[in-house]
Amino acid sequence: MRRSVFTGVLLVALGFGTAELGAETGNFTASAQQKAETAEVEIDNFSFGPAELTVPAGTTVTWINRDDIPHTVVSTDKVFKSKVLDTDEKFSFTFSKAGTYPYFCSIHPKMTGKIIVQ
Ligand SMILES: [Cu+2]
Repeated sequence: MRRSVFTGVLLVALGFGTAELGAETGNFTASAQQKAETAEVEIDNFSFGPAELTVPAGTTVTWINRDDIPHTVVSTDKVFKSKVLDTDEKFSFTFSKAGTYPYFCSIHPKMTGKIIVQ
């Protein structure tokens, strides 16, 4: 008698575990279908890498400063503008419209890059 009660509890516990796992799998599939595209540009040695990046519309681009001096990411057409990024700091912008978005570092204007959104 004691044993069968124990087995019942164990089965219920297992059942809940399986249900939770199923729910998580469902969420994961749903978010994957939304296709939240992301891309990264690394800033290092006074340059943007890659200097020219092509992404689909809706992509969130994140710039990361891997240099040991501060940089900024400023759109030539004033579409976006980061604050001064210290080492390992990030700036993100979501490109919802197709177009070509040139940008530069306002501290070192010779540093330039371009995001092409399709
Ligand atoms: Cu710079």
